[in-house]
Amino acid sequence: MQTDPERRGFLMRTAALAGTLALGGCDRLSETPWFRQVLDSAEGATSRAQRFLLGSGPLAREYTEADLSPVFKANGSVSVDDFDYQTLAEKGFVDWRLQIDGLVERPQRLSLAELRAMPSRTQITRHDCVEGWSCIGKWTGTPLTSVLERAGVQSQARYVVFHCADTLEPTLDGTGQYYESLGFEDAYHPQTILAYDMNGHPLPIPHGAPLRLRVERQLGYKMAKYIMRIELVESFTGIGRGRGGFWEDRGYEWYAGI
Ligand SMILES: Nc1nc2c(c(=O)[nH]1)N[C@H]1C(S)=C(S)[C@@H](COP(=O)(O)O)O[C@H]1N2
Ligand SMILES: [Mo]
Repeated sequence: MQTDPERRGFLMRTAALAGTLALGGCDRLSETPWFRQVLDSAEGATSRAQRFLLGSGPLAREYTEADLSPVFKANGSVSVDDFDYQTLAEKGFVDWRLQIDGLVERPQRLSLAELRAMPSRTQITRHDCVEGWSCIGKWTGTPLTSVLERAGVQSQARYVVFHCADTLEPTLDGTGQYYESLGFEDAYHPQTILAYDMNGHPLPIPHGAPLRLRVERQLGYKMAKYIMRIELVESFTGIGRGRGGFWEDRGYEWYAGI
């Protein structure tokens, strides 16, 4: 006999909800033994099951070429002072490597050519900044899922942290360097990409060359530009001022849903 589709739907929603809570920062619940067991049983706590359950949320609206903004505003850092970054930029980023480390099975150092050789996705989406402006742009990049799969996410990992090259606010302790973080619900979302092209051309420096994040269901400040390193962590308390991002450290919400 087949599983009653309604019951199956219920189970799937429960599992998806459980996964969301566990990965979305609901510490008490996810630490309850029976709850962990629910997560670890049935579908199995493999990253494949997690991806299936978490990476299936609604898509942000996509637009057409005719909708592209004639000028896409550049915001926040529009250049990078860091000497090493400038050296890389002078050579067209051929020596740049995306470092992927932390709670992964196989740390990676990927060149732009390697990222371009991986699966790619192109999307035309609207970027909304908290400051109250929006622009529509076309982005091409490697799905974050592909990069995470290549590195192999360890089961303790709960957040993906993006370390950027720019310092937006000079501070003595280095906490003015831009960084951001995502939970796996957004990390595995199909529209979450590491973009190397904008409007059909290599990403210009004001927009985050050579690589920037697009996470289309959240506000602009989540979309880290000038990405140098992706770190998988269990908690982001030890990073920056501990709230998961440069703007979060200064009072913005960690989940910046639109
Ligand atoms: N590294 C870095 N990423 C960043 C910022 C920044 O200052 N530095 N600003 C954020 C903000 S607030 C916005 S609105 C977008 C702006 O992206 P754009 O310059 O392509 O418009 O980048 C986000 N990512
Ligand atoms: Mo923004």
